[in-house]
Amino acid sequence: MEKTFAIIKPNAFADGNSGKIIDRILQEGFRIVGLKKLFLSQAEAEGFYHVHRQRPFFGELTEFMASGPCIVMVLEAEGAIQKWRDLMGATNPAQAAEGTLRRQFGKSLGENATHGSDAPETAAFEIGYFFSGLELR
Ligand code: 3AN
Repeated sequence: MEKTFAIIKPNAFADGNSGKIIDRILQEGFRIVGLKKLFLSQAEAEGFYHVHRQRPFFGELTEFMASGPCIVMVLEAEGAIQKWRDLMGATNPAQAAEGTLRRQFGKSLGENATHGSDAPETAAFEIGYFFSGLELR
């Protein structure tokens, strides 16, 4: 069984769509191994997205992630990393396929409703950034 890391981003949380997204996660057969609501500081958002620190949208991205509460989760399934990325859809909600979460709940390239790890190494870093082993039993 593989684990991945997911965020319900501040726009989806503020719009009241967290319940619908969690419901879909369970319907699709993921086990929710860890879950908590957080309100990230700017520094915490910058640490999480440090791989993007040279990108032109780094300031916009981290300010958005620190703009309101979000929900961080660890999801488990066979092939969880790819399975969760498939369920989220393309980064840009306008290009995300029908039936994906970003198509349904995303507003823009930045406010795209959800985050998901893109590889085993990033999943390990991202899970460890927010959860201790004791929280993931
Ligand atoms: P993904 O989250 O699908 O792996 P990446 O790695 O291309 O996509 O982007 C990382 C994060 O940066 C995403 N959460 C996305 O919302 C944000 N992002 C990407 N491009 C832009 C942009 N041009 N303006 C604002 N935010 C962006």
